[in-house]
Amino acid sequence: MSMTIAEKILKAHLVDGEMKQGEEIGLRIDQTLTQDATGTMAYLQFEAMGVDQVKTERSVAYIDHNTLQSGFENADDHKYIGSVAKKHGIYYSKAGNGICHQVHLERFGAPGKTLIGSDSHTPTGGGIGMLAFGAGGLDVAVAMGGGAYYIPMPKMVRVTLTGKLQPWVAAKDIILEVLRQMTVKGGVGKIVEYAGEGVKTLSVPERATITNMGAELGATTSIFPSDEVTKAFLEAQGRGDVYVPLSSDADAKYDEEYVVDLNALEPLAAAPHMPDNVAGLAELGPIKVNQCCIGSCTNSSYYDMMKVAAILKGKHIHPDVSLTISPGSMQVFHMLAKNGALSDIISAGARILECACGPCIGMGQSPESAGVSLRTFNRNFEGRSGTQDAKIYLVSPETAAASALTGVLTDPRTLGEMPAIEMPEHFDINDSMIVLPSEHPEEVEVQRGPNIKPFPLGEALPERWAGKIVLKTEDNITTDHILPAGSKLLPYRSNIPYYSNYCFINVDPKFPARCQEQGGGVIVGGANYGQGSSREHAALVPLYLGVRAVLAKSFARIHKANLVNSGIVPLTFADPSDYDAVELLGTISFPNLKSEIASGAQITVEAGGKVFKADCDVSDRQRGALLAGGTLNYAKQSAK
Ligand code: MIC
Ligand code: SF4
Repeated sequence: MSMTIAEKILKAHLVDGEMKQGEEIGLRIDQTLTQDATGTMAYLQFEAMGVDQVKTERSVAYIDHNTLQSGFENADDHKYIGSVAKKHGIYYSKAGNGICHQVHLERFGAPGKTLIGSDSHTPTGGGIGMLAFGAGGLDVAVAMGGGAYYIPMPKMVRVTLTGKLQPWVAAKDIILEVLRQMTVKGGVGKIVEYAGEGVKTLSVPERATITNMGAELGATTSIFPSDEVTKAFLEAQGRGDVYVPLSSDADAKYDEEYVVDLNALEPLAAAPHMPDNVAGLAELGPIKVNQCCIGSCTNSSYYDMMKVAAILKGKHIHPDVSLTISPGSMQVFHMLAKNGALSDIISAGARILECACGPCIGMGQSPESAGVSLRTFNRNFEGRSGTQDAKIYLVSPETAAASALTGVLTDPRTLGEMPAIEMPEHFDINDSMIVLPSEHPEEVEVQRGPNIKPFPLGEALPERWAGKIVLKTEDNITTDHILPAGSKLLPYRSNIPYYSNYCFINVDPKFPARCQEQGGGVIVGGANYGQGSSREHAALVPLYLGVRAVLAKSFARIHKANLVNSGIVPLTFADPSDYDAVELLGTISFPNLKSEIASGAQITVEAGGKVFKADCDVSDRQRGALLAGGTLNYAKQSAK
């Protein structure tokens, strides 16, 4: 049978189920990654499983999100993660070594392997031909323990890239064009594969920019073929031995097809406040810009930074603009320092930040009130920058650098001839900031500072449940809406009780208090509920507040899996018009919840003076988890 690239990797890793669309499949996972904002929870859950040493080929714990350390909290988290890593066979990438996805691509990623990471942008690894998924922390913990990772068998989408990018048009513009065509919901339940003659014209970092933002399509993952370009990249990283070629069969079948003509593509931007709100720069006009931020796991490679340095060389940024640059990794940073490009960047007036997520997750550099910020990042959700009324535009590094010089949104094609940037034949290899696991794990003591609090566990489902609707939301609620991040809150990722005071704070500040008054309840959501990040806190905190079910028009994949893992029932309206019948603080009950979940029947809902049906579209394994009050309870029960 002819297969797509993804199908070949799935088949080689299939340990459970059949590869039939929509049916749940279990996959063997070769590699895992965590970052610190989700890592503490993932490792607390891993510890609860009682596994001694990780069973994967490689597991890496990165510190890249919370690096401000304005109190003991972040430092405690780092210490905890570092000690767990040492004890359980996990590599530990220290703060300053770089952003997880960039470092993983450079130092660990390998074509044909499976990777899951407790971060939604883990599909960055697709740029090197990995089948890489974003997942909740518990799923990563299970994979570290040697368990399978479960997903519904996705549909296959092919995006054919024809032609070749024209000068000053970038990989970022390709993915923005795909987002324009497919929208932030268009990738849900699908794997996006890139093909066509344009593929070989793109370097690995450019491919990774594209697969990274597949997360914004809602896609299960995205992947490029593994070819001579992949091989050259791996060889330049001193890792040529992990190269394997990968391509789809000539007559592989795809469920959907898109085409992007690279010859005709122009520089684009995603306007506030959604990554699919894409327009050409000419259409947007010369908007006055206050801030430009270059970096993030989307655009912080050596290649990106060298382009920026060449644009800034010998020039000065506009007096009204603050330009920040965060190189993606210590490798990138060091190479810029060694070859003098850093000096071009600094003398132009840029502010150099640490090799970390930084402004992308609101850790500093919040724009001024109503400020306009051009960012090479992947998300421009309202308020994510830390300034509620800021306007964030997502652009390529070329567009950000050009605009930093002029002070207005500027088409980089006005800069004249494009500087030629070559990929290096050898990257600078220095893994000194990656700490290896201990050879004497029994001697390592796990360090738990006062910020590390236990995580909540769900309860077994009752037959009948009745309570109040504690929130009713619109469509496209992101996990940033559910639980904001940023410098004030990220330090509390390992402290659910404290974090719970901020649940939905920017949507409905009374939500936490209402949950306390009502003893929890049900959230009613619109379409694509829970899009965005993989943070399982967006399930664990509502669980802590007593939320029993979320009844929505539809869910984003990772969030839905996180809800099930925590024991919150994800329900969808069988008839979406019933959404209008229910209201905030209305009574809602599920008279036959347990038996209907157990039998796979539709769920009876009594609300808004009506009786109607909802679907609980989950696998048998997930039914078991819901009945038990979450995956950990279920695993314990099954082990008895
Ligand atoms: C993000 O970009 O929102 C994050 C922070 O990287 C998240 C993970 C998190 O919330 O910790 C993600 O994308 O999964
Ligand atoms: Fe970090 Fe931003 Fe990438 Fe999330 S999207 S991993 S916060 S750089």
